[in-house]
Amino acid sequence: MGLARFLQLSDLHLGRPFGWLPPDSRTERRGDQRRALEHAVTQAIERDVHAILIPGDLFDLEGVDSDTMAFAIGSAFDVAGCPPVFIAPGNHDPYFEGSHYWSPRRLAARGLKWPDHVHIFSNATWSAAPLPALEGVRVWGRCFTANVPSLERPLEPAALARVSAANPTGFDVAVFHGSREGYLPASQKLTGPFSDDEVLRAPFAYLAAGHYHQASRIVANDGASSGVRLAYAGSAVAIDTTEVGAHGALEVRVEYGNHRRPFVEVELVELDSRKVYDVTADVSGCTSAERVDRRIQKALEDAGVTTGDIVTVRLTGRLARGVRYAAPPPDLAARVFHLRVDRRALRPDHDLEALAASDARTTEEKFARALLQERDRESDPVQRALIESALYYGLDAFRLREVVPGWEDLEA
Ligand SMILES: [Mn+2]
Repeated sequence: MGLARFLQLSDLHLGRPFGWLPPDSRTERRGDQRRALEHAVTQAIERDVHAILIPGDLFDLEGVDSDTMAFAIGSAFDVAGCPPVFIAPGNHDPYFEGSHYWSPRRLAARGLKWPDHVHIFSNATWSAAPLPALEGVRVWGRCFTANVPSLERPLEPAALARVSAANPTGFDVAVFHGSREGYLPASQKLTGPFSDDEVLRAPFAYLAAGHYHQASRIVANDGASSGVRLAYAGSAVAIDTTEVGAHGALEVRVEYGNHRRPFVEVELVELDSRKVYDVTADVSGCTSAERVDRRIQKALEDAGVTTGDIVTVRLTGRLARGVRYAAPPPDLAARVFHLRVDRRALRPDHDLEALAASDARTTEEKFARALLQERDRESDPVQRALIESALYYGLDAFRLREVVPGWEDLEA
């Protein structure tokens, strides 16, 4: 039996502007991206993988700065012991003759050249590259040639007609960028679509896919292999505040040989030193901004947030009358790398005493008085709470012209 190992990473988006961060933090986050790629190469060497597979979006955009280019092309993979690297450009970094970072001609004009052990798939149709260290193993790839959504189906039979039968002593791996149908995240574009069925029928023992930023996989036990048939590693570092959880690369292990069906497993290799969190803090009953700060602080502690992390705190509940909350103070914000407080779900408290004492001239006042009287006649606390919640919904409707459910858990 042979054991082939790969390190798969994608969607690093080098050169990302990170406009949602303050200027100093943008530079730091771009530094994180570079360190993640350096760490990936170190991990590839330490784990003794046979190849690094990059299924697209290594770069964020065509016009990356010269520092980023010099880093990616001139130094990231130019490390002693770095295994062969196979890159299949994606929709963010398509391959075309005028490309600043893929075109050998343009690179030569700048005195740059990808190292010889970096293979870039420069064709929109499937082509294969051998993996000299592993007899009978081939890496197949295809690239995007423009940054426009493509409806070409990379795994349809006509597209796969170019893929010749795998060597029975080895297996074939695919590296490509595309969208698994039925799983498109709201924030991403459908491009290079494929179905699960097309994956299962494809002749590849394993498909390294890029484009989706959360890791996911397809497992299958018949056809070209058993175990994991396709996986997205997800973005190597989180790109925005929606990309919660761990981010990194995948180590892919393929057991093969003796004319047996290859068996594939994958394991996450974390590369992002920061984590993105999205937490909620209920600030009902807070009578001062300092108390709101304390609720935020507690929400951070409960979630296990650490100083390097990127956090969105969503305030919910009703902010007591007279309390203004604009933003967290600098010392609270400084507890993490980036703290964003979202106040959109906050609702104001209503002055029930003033409404009870009013002369009930407006419809709103009449409505409030009627419900307050009903509440005061009620002795059952559960019924009283229900009436009060109806009152709050009604007042929200009068004042905000919208109603956000938030009192249903009163009985709990
Ligand atoms: Mn993409």
